[in-house]
Amino acid sequence: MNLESIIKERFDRSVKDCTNEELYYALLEMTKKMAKGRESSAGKKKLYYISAEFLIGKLLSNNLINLGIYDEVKELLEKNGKSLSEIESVEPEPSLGNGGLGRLAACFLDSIATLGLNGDGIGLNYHYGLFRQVFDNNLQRETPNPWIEKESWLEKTDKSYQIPFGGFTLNSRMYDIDVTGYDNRTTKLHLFDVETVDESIVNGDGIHFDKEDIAKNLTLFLYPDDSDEQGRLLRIYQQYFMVSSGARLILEEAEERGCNLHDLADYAVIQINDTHPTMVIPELIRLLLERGILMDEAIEIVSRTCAYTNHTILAEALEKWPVRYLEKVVPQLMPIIYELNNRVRKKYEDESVAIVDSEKRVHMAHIDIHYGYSVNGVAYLHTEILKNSELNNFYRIYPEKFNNKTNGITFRRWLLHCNRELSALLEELIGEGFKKDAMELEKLSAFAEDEAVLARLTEVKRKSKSELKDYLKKTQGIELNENSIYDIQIKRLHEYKRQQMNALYVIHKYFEIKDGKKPTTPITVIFGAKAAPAYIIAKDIIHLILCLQQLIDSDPEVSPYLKVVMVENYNVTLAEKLIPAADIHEQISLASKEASGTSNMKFMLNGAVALGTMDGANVEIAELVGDDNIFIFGESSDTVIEHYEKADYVSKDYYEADADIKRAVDFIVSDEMLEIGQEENLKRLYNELLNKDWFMTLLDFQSYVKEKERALKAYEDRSAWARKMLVNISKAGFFSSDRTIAQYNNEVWKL
Ligand code: 26V
Repeated sequence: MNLESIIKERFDRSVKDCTNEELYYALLEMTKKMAKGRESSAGKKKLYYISAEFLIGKLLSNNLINLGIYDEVKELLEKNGKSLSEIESVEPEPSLGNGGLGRLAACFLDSIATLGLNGDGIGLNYHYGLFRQVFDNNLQRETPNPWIEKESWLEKTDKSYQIPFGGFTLNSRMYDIDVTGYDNRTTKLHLFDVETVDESIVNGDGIHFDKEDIAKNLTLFLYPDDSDEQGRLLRIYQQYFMVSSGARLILEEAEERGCNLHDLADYAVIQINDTHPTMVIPELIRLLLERGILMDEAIEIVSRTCAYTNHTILAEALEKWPVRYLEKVVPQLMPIIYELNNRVRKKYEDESVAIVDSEKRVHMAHIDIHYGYSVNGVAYLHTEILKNSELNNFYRIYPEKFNNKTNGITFRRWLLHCNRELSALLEELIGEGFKKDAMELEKLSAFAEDEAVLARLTEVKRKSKSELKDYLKKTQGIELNENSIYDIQIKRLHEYKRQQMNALYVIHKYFEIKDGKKPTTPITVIFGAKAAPAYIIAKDIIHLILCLQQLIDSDPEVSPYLKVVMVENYNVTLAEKLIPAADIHEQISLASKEASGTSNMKFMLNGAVALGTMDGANVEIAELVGDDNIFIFGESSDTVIEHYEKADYVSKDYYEADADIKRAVDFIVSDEMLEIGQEENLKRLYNELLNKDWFMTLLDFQSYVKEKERALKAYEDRSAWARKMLVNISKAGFFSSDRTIAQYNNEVWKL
């Protein structure tokens, strides 16, 4: 490490005389240099993880940990009166993802590097990311989130390609970010960018811009508002730009390693992360045809190279593009897509497995399933639902393609980096082994009856809670009571995740307190969530929560016992502060709807106890920790699926039959609330819950309240609670993304 010499050279100064900005740029330069020369390029076959999202978070600390120099750097800085955490706050956080899917891709790159596998990521270089969330008048407003500075983790490469669209071509340029693995190799995240992008076309401080000026807007934002046709077309331009650039890179690199393209599958495997990169299949076929390979063989080659991961069963998230959109944006792909469709239709009469349906829509997932060699779900239950209901018609054709890969998280970021106190305690108790082999966390179970250890765990949690309090006070002006229970729900805002049910609980508790039934320990309910800009009801739910926050804060009768907080601009950095501080984490999706969830794994690893439904990976967590160490409620996925099949769920019946529910729902449009909030938003949400409630909030409300009360009561026995924390931590090893990636490699990629 030569931080001092870099500083001398750059600024002609010593460490103690540098500003935090200067130190950040010096550390950036140093870590970038150290990451070089560790590239893992061993082996003939290479993996390409292609994804529209990579939610990487800040990289500095994580890289220092992975390069093994964190303590050394921290000490040097402290000796000179500097603080690494203050330096870190200089680093901008890229928001190159919506949520779990993008964060999963980032965890996977860390594990690919850590396991020394030969694999890179391919994505897009969005200049303004998703968006920055601002609260104004208790409503969400979106502004750009610029993150690319003159110096950043990005490095311009000399690779560029001409990407053809209907009527014009664009020049794509590849930028790289080195992704360090823990004590091992480095892999690359390739982010393609359009050279003509123009940030100045974004108007005012919002996220509005000319959606038709593709040369200037292509890589401005992730998922531009797709509520209108221009937005949807732009999304297709983005997707094709990504996959065409990626496909060219993949072919070029394979040929450099001696591939003759007939044997591409021996040189490359492409993991398609959800359907956003699906056009890579027809595009690769097209490029192979251009290189003289015949159709039958081109299809065969590509089918042996591509594998698909499904991340959702929500119909609205399964992409189906109208033929006329694709005709306009990528006319060169249409003959191939028609050919793929004809082959399917010739072989299978079943209309439900066709690629182009009778309404002239192209089902992207169907391309992946017919013309990829592997289809995986992301948790046991999710894969079972794919096989037995959602994709059953495909499962019956290709049973051998279907497999499960339960998601995982990188323990470097979600334990070693975000919770140094807990890591240190674990290391003292069970040694360092867990850092490389997560299953060694099991050794912790030997201390389950050791009161001294339980007390220390509680003390670590107390410190994290106090740190979160300080952080939120400093950054958002929020005042927390560190002696309260921290009950946290952080994830994208979506009706199926049921933040609205948690909000209804808050109202329920508010009434109880008003009625004189005060909780033994005060409760703080913390939310963090961004809503898609065009998702009206999701924004109404944010409005409800922010109004409740204001109402309760200004009520001296209730506020000593109950607090609601919605943190602004929830992102990876905030997650790293919130997760270590949680006592209870909410995983309350409607059973069958959350494919996996990954925050559930992060919370568990940091000693929080789940309150959740039998959905996604909660099912596997419950099995590992046992009934005493998790709080489960709600209808099963089978029952829920049956309700949908029979269309027999009527929310109003629940509202009318239950006084508690009625009181809570009515409160949304009460005089108190209307005084604070907007009538339009609150009424719309009230009507939605009463007349539709597609994700069955009211169905599970009573069992949710009951189980939450049980959890709150259990918290009162602090030693028994600490034992629950300990069991959760000790069983978290299974959810290391190193395990997930090893399974992908052994069963799908075979690098
Ligand atoms: C995305 C969007 C974006 C715009 C608003 C509507 C909407 C609805 C659904 C989706 C889901 C896209 C796929 C996705 O992100 N799936 C998540 O993948 C995670 C990693 O596998 C998994 O843990 C989550 O359960 C799953 O929701």
